[in-house]
Amino acid sequence: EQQLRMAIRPGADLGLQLYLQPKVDLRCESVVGAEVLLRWHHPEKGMISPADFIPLAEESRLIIELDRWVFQRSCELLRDWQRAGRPVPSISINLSARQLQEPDLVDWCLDQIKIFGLQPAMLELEITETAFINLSDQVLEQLHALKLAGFHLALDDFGTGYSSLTYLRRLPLDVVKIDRSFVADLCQDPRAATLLKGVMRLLDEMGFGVVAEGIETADQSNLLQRIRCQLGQGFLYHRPMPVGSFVELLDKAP
Ligand code: G
Ligand code: G
Ligand code: MN
Ligand code: NA
Repeated sequence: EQQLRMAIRPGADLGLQLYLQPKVDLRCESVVGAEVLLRWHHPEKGMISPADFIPLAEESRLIIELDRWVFQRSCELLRDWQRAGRPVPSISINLSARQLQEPDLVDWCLDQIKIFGLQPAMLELEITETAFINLSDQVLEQLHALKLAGFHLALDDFGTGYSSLTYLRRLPLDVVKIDRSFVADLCQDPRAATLLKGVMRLLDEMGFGVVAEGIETADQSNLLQRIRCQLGQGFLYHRPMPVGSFVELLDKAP
């Protein structure tokens, strides 16, 4: 924890790095955006997965600082791309639930957007379903304020929380990300396929964008397309990659 704190100090270069996982249009495989995923190349321990250090950070306010560090580094990226005259793809950032309990969250985000000369709509904020176990008025208010400010909101890991349908009804969402456990079962389990087909129709009628996560096989992708899911992420297309590789990928595109 102490080392993580050091790593996000201004000017520190202690191995924390943004990776980007491209989000693609399943029909033509073109890159339409990316999700920012944190990586930590620890000086002695090697690569540490966020699955290991995010839960540690979530035990204290460190997660607030860590997510804000990611937010700022992501803004920096967008600003650099914008300055270089590149078309700027939409970027998604994971926000921990604790962040939604910070009274200054919306003002802080808007300040950063202003400092970096960006528009809120360039960023999509992903909030995991499991974060909403107690959906307080304060959290709802924050989400509405973020949405009103122009940020796009995505519900992450859809289908794994305690009250998925309630979230769809009450949260001001733009995008729903189908959890990869549904995608994993799609081709083996007819009930998973039927379920997802119905869910897709529901999400479509409610006007949400949908992104399928964890697509690993062409069969999964084909089935997803048949049930009208158009966007996805997964190892079949691209693994999370360093920023330089992502830029190369964009440059290679026709
Ligand atoms: O990239 P990977 O699959 O290893 O990520 C593991 C978990 O860590 C995922 O649930 C992902 O959402 C989470 N995660 C990755 N980067 C960040 C981040 O910057 N902030 C937060 N809050 N979670 C992240
Ligand atoms: O919780 P969240 O959806 O933000 O986490 C994304 C995580 O999923 C990251 O850790 C990323 O590395 C991982 N991931 C991305 N694509 C795939 C995939 O196709 N298969 C698997 N198993 N994991 C994936
Ligand atoms: Mn995510
Ligand atoms: Na997810």
